[in-house]
Amino acid sequence: MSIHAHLAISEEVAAALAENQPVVALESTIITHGMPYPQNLEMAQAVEAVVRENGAVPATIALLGGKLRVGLTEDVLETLARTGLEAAKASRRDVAALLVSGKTAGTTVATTMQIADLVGIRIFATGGIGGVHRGAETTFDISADLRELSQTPVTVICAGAKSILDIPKTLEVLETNGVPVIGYQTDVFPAFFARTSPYPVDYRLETPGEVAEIITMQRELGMQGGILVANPVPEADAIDADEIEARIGAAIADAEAEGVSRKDLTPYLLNRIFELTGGKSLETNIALVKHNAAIAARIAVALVARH
Ligand code: PSU
Ligand code: MN
Repeated sequence: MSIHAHLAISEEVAAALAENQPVVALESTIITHGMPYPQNLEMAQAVEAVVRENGAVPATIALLGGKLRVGLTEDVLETLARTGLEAAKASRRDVAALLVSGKTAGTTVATTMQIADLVGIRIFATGGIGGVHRGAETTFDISADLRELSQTPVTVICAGAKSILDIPKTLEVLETNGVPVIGYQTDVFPAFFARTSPYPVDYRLETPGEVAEIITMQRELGMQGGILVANPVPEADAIDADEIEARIGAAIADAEAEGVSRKDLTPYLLNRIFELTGGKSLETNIALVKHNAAIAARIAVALVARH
């Protein structure tokens, strides 16, 4: 059986791809594991609308009923959002087993890139990528997202790495893996909830057309890897860098005091940061995903215009 037997592409996305119309891939772990219901559903719907407003077709990706789904109906999106943490989280290594079991799963950045590439989608918007965890020198906890970026030719638009990660270590591993890190209208790598960090990006670009030009060049050179575009959260929605760093530090201290670790750590920390910021972190998270979706759609439009 070929790969096509395992894919279920919506008619709208299939038609857009066949006609070389701009398409933006969207991940679903952010829906199942990143936010509570019903905000996760509202976010997913709003992000799809933003992609459309900016001239592209949204393709939210997830695993359902033993298929790799690309482009979800409203019903399926709702089911996924309601399933929440009961769904599996599909990183690269989980895909085959989850298809065999038929289990519902949100796809991480790594898996969404992999599936996007399979169907020919080259632009993907998310909130934050996975990366190197704080304390990785003892835990070895480094997301498969970083390796995927080195081997799969999809451009990922994010607002930085997940807030609880170690930014300089994440940037070092991206360099090791040969992944270009582009600052979209910024000289420094954004820190997810905050617009700035002390760490510079490799290249600063100002327009979707400039990003499309780099994507085209990397492809013409036959390079197999992806590109990371870091797009700071809009000023009006940002949290002050020092303030959020203090809150994250407090959340980590609480997790240690309560003995929370491994798989349970990220959901615990995100919820604790939500509490410590009086709910502001969730609003900021939603705003930054929408902003990334808008820029991703414009890059997809610019990329199509080059061909
Ligand atoms: N950033 C967030 N919330 C999330 C994620 C990232 O603020 O839910 C998800 C993304 O899907 C990312 C994944 O790909 O977490 C990384 O998980 P891991 O570190 O287990 O690879
Ligand atoms: Mn991990």
